[in-house]
Amino acid sequence: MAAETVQTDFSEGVLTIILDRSKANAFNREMIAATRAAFQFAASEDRVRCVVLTGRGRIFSAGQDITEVQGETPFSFQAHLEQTYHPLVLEIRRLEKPVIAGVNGAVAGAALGVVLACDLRVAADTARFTVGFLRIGLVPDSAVSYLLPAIIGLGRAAEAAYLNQPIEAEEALAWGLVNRVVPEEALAAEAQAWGRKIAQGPAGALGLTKRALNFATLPRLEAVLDYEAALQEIAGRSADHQEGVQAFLDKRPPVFAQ
Ligand code: T3D
Repeated sequence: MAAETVQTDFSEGVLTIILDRSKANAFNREMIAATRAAFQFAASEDRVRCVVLTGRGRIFSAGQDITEVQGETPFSFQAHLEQTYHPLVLEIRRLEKPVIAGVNGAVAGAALGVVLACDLRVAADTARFTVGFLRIGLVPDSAVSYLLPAIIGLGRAAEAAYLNQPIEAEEALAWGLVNRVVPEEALAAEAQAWGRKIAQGPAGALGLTKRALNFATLPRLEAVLDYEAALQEIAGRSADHQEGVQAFLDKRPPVFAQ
């Protein structure tokens, strides 16, 4: 039997979704499906008034499990994104209940898109945010190219993407990427305290507020997801992507040809 990759806990109106996969909480299809199922439960269950999404261990999530899709032929990046991260990101944004990311450590790649899709971010002081894609010859997907500049500004987003420099917790706070930074050991309690406070608010008005924020600030979300996926189909077929993945697996810096 496959090990569970996501755990949930419900208390005082707060559904906590915990990413828990031995390999850096990296997403494979099973973990994406399990995360989506948890968000679908949150949408369908009136007792859930707020969601906390966090990770087990020292890494929130390393994004796509790089080893999962290697060697799959034929493989379409576009189709894969449409079946996995697009619905997950859209379900988080369309859920008319606040979602708090409790960022317990490193976050990279598609997982960054998932964290950015959350409404609020509470981070441990050990958290760091890495765009990640260019290191393996890919382009930002999972709405990172939309949400990151929307939150921290175009210049900072471009720097984080092009240089693949991690944004450390305190910098993330200064840039508005996270709402709070707390000591690592206080993260779970802080995220729960926020969740309980929000859960006591007027659920209907909170939901309508999220709808208004989506309408006001993210009107092109679906279109950007589609555009990113089309670009990923191009980048994913490149020799630079093959080299980036091989270099990651070999634990050496990549040498790009293009
Ligand atoms: O359709 C499509 O598939 C396209 C969609 C793409 C979506 C994406 O998410 S692409 C981007 C994928 N993610 C990355 O490129 C991030 C790669 N990882 C990292 O940058 C770093 O690992 C972290 C910043 C996340 C954490 O760094 P650190 O130093 O704390 O940990 P580490 O030593 O690098 O990683 C710990 C282990 O996890 C290590 O394995 P080992 O040596 O202990 O056996 C490492 O290989 C493994 N790991 C980390 N990231 C991934 C991974 N294994 C598989 N997939 C990963 N993404």
